[in-house]
Amino acid sequence: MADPTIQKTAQRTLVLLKPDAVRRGLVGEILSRFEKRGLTIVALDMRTIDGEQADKHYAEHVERDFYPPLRAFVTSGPLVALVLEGDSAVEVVRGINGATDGRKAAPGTIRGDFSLSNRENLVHGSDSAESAEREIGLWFPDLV
Ligand code: IDP
Ligand code: MG
Repeated sequence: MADPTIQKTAQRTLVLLKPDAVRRGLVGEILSRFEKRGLTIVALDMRTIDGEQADKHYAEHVERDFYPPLRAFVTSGPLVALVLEGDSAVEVVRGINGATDGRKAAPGTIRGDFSLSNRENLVHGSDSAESAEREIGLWFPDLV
């Protein structure tokens, strides 16, 4: 019989494997970590985005000093966008990704194992349930 408590806690989050992950051949390694943790891939697409999509995705950061080079970076080549689902997926993915600055991220996290950069840090994960809903709508409008 289905356990209703499992259904209740299932959550979706938007993940990006940024252009550095694709260029460095880390897509398989990174996806594998999410899958092994028990998260389910419910959508996945490789695409190259334009500046307009970058501005929408990073709406909260567009006025920041670091945004222009971030915009150039995320539009610099193909990335992989995906939606992951699982119990507490937003928080779990942020934990797997590690701290924003790869130099400070803990070993065992994606950023802590593979990044030495504050910008080219391989992955994006939604930071809240509200952000996840907005970002999934932006990247995978057919899913909502
Ligand atoms: P997050 O990806 O861990 O949620 P945010 O603060 O939301 O981190 O920043 C979004 C992205 O902007 C980061 O993942 C990183 O690529 C870039 N970024 C953030 N802070 C800096 C910075 O101080 N210098 C350069 N790039 C930054
Ligand atoms: Mg963020």
